[in-house]
Amino acid sequence: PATPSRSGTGSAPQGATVTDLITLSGVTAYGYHGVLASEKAEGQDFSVDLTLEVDLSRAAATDDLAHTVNYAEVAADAVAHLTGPSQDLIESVAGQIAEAVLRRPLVEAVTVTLHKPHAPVGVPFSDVTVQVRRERDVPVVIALGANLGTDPADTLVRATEQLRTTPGLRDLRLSPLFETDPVGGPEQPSYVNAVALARTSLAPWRLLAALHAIEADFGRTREIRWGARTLDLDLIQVGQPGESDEFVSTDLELSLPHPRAHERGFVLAPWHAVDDAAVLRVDDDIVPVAALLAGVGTEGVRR
Ligand code: PH2
Ligand code: MG
Ligand code: MG
Repeated sequence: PATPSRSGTGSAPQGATVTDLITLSGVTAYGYHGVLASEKAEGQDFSVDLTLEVDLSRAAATDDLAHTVNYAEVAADAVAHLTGPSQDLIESVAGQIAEAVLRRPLVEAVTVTLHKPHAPVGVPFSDVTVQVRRERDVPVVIALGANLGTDPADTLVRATEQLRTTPGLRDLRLSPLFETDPVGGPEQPSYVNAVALARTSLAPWRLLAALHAIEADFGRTREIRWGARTLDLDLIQVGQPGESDEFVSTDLELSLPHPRAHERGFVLAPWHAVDDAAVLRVDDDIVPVAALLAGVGTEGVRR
């Protein structure tokens, strides 16, 4: 029953590079970047073109600005750096703009072209540009669980192989497998649980869709809450708590950090086993997973 098959999920290809783009060109502002003292004193015009790689399918389907990237905000990011502290190099300014735009969570990659048409080149010329492309690269924590099928441990191992080959996920590390007593729900078999750490260029919604596609491949249907399942892949945390890449969301379908992870031994124990320095946001606090685990204890969680 848990044979993976790529067919029948009915979903769009998961994890592939997005082909949807937002482009914004000719954002112009006066700035003071340059190596020469005269450039820093007098300033000149700079302009920037931006291409954002963003999955636009939800925005197109819902007509909701919250599901895309507001290009006015991106323009403001660019102007802030064009008019900001003087840099010697336009490479630096382009890099700063790219970093700022990537902090917007739906952006998977950005290409920034920075123009300096009045640069002191010394010969007639029409424009000089630098172009940088930067990809989102954030740490993610994924919890795995299974308690149905002939061999739930094998299900987790095979699901992990699918995670490893998901485009946009890299550096995957899997915790040891734990056998855990079921928490909540109806009477059901014991679980096998693990936690995977990885880095991703995928926006949180696309990562969630990729996890759902793998669950579906293992015959998972979305059924009773907290009931038995062939495979459960839960997003626990995206980004590093307290850092600019941290993603916090109270969306009902994508609540991050996972609202119950801090009280679940079957998440905390494998997470701590694969990363003993891990931290988790619990409301306004950033708490070591080790401390949370000490609080809940390891009863019902066997390595
Ligand atoms: N998942 C649940 C509900 N209860 N209990 C254990 N031990 N392990 C799980 O992964 C688990 C659970 C809902 O996802
Ligand atoms: Mg779950
Ligand atoms: Mg789940």
